Amino acid sequence: MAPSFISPPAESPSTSTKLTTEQLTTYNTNGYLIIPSALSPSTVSALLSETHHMLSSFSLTDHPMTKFSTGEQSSHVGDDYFLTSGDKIRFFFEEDAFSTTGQLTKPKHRAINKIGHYLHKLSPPFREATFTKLNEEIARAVGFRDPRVLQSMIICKQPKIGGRVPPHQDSTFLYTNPPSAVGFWIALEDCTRENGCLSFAKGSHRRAPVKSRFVRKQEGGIGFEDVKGAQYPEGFEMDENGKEEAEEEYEFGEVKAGTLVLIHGNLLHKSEKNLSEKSRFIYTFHCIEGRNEYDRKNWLQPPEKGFTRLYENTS
Ligand SMILES: O=C(O)CCC(=O)C(=O)O
Repeated sequence: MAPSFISPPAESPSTSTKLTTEQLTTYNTNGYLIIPSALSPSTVSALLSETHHMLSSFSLTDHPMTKFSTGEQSSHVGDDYFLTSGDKIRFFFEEDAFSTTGQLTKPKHRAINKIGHYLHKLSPPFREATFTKLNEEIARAVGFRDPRVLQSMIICKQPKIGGRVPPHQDSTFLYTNPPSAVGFWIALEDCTRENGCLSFAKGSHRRAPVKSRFVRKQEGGIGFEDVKGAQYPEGFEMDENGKEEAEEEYEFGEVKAGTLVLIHGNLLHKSEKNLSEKSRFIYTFHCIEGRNEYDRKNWLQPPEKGFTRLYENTS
């Protein structure tokens, strides 16, 4: 049943701690939902300060100089530093932050593409921004029974070199059977066409099955393999008028700092390279349904205690 509207508490920056029926319909129809002012300016500022502190204080001395790659310029990132980052805070470089001879061409705080993947546990301000009443209510409203936060990241999209993210579905990278991933994506700075805002193939979550998944290969390394399990979430109503992926049209999602964007795991979305002078810092974490199968093939394996519950009182 769709949740009913609840008036916002006076101190809340968001219009409500619950999704309205209209917001839920928008999410179900489009596969994404933009919620302006979900975070207060002071929370955004605290998250940005923490990010700048991390960027200026991490050490290069023992860093393997791992670059984050989406597979367009070079093969997907899959070294040990990346594969064991699920319970750590690690720093991945922009591919274009290096000269042809492999030297860093930017100061380190301007060279990092992303920080991940355990901010939701290890960084107090990011932990606080993850385990909120609003996020709990959203997870309940979109149908989670036991939402588990399995990864979190800061994506920096650095000025001039911030890498493009090609069209993808999050459930390809965070596969459960049946698929269940949902992205909570939060702008820490204004995101515009110039600095590489997200764009979305509206409604594609209903016509784009999750056909492949990103796995640890038996022979070692990582790669894609065909999905053998379900390709849509449980009980999903598919759009009968399917489209080829290449025919999809993308709508820009320019948003202000403090905006939360909810992204369905089957939705095709992307972001372009940042050629502007302005960075585009965002924080994102993903939830999966803890009751669905999550197998050993997934590139991201759970910490010893399992993926973190978004809230404790599951029904
Ligand atoms: O922030 C971006 O540019 C891309 C993020 C994204 O696609 C994701 O988190 O799934």
